[in-house]
Amino acid sequence: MKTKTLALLLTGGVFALPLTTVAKTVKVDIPVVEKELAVDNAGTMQAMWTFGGTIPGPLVRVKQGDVVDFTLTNLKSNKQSHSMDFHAARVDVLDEFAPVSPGQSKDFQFRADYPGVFIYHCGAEAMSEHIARGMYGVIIVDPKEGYSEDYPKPDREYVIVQGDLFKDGTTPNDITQNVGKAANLINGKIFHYDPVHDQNASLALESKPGERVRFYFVNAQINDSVAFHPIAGIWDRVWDNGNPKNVSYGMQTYDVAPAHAVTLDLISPGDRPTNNALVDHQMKNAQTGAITVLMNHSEADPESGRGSNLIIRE
Ligand SMILES: [Cu+2]
Repeated sequence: MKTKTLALLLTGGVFALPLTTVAKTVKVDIPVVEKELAVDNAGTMQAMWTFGGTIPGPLVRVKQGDVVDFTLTNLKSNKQSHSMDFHAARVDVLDEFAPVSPGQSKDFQFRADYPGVFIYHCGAEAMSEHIARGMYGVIIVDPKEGYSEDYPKPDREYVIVQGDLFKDGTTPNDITQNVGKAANLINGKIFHYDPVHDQNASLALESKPGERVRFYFVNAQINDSVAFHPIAGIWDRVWDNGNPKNVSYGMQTYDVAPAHAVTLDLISPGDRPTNNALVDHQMKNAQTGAITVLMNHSEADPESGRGSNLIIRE
């Protein structure tokens, strides 16, 4: 099921914004859908809970200073209460982030004051189970200044979200303790973009040699941090939390805490085709699904990593 969940509404003068930006309200409607989803490239189905029917949920992208006008709809056909916790928001956990029963919906607004990349996730009880079953997504808040020498325009952009997969039927208490963890999901599937380790994988990320490729990486695992490393490459720059002011240069492995996110640029050699394997260097996670192949070659699909193709799906 594909639903168009994002729409832009222009408003004028409602909120006090800097003169240099256009006052904009971004309407975001996301339904919660409890459904069976394929969790690997072979099509193995498992009962998951989702924002918008996919793991991760729809990518939300706004500019710093924009107001997000959000509506969460918990479908009547669902069995659980759910909620929305936007890490890009400053609100009241007991109000805006409160659970919503099946058949109900909830609206709230927040202004995206800080630039960067943030996770959003369900916070309903037991939170660990709701996140582990797939209730997470990404909001990118582009800096109001736009691109600069310190935050250059990339040639391509990809969103990668790493999550847990627990054995079907694992109890909420076991999930909380990480007992019963079976694999790692990258954008909802084990070895999603890794045809080297999974013969059923049909997708990989692509760029042309020498391009600046930007990754918005989100750790949606409930307990494990991620040691994010580009095998056969070096992160040219890393912006912690995606904020242009938090820059590090020439990094090999970047530690990403649970429910944290970073922005990382990779530039491959410009004079020949190469490949990178983007891994969680905690091997228990890499070898159970957390490897992504980036192919750097002159035939790279011009649409991949551009426009609305930041989360690559079939
Ligand atoms: Cu939930």
